[in-house]
Amino acid sequence: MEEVLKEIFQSIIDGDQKLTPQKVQEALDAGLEPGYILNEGMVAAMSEVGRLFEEGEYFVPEMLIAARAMQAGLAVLKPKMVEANIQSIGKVVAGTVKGDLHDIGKNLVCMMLEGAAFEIIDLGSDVPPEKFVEAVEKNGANIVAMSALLTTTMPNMKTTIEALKAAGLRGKVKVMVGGAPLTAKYAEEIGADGYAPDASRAVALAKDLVS
Ligand code: B1M
Repeated sequence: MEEVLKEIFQSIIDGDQKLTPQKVQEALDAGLEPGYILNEGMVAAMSEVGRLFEEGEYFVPEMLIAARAMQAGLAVLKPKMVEANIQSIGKVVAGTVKGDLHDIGKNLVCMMLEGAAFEIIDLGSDVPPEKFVEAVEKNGANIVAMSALLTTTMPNMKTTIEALKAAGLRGKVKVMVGGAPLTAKYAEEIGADGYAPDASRAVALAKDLVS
């Protein structure tokens, strides 16, 4: 692996918010592909942070500063991954469900969807069902994209789908879901229209849903 990728990996593990964006820029300047930098350097580092947390070596504060370093690096990658001035192929209301603060995966999905010419209304994290409903109504969205990283917050996806139904919107909007603990089977059980395991497959799914 390239030295600079190892440095990116380590700077995220260390939660170094200054070094991570510098090293990501250095990798781009060296001609490395954004997707390669993202997967091999950055996403791999977050998996390692998860492992350290599981093993009791890292606690919530370490996870949080690692996440901040990751976000700082993503800000450098974003312009390379998102092409500007493309005509919108659909409107997506996106958010991490109620009770869940994990937003890195959701941000990546939004970034990739934006790069694929979707218009994104990003509601952030810890989004209650009524906010999804309100945003779909207000923006005339084609897709609701929900993320969950905790087994305890996954059921809030179902609650949101039920709220969309109760508001009479379910026939007008497609629902896609994703996040590490999810499966295609779970997505089907809660009545979603599709599940994607990662950001690039989320783009393929969203295109399918609007076609
Ligand atoms: Co949390 N956390 N965390 N955490 N955290 C996990 C998720 C955990 C697996 C760690 C572990 O134990 N190994 C575990 C969950 C266990 C479970 O329920 N199964 C966990 C826990 C327990 C917790 C707390 C409860 C800890 C505590 O307080 N005791 C707490 C909960 C807070 C809350 O949300 N209410 C907590 C807090 C946090 C931080 C705030 C410190 C921080 C998040 C900061 C932030 O996001 N701004 C954090 C972090 C960083 C993690 C880990 C280490 C990394 C998550 C991440 O960003 N991954 C994580 C361990 C891990 O995942 N290995 C962990 C990188 C990201 C690119 O991947 O989000 O999976 P991911 O997204 C992917 C795919 O899933 C998919 O595409 C993305 C890109 O490929 N995808 C979609 C995601 N959304 C999608 C939507 C789609 C389609 C695809 O369509 C709509």
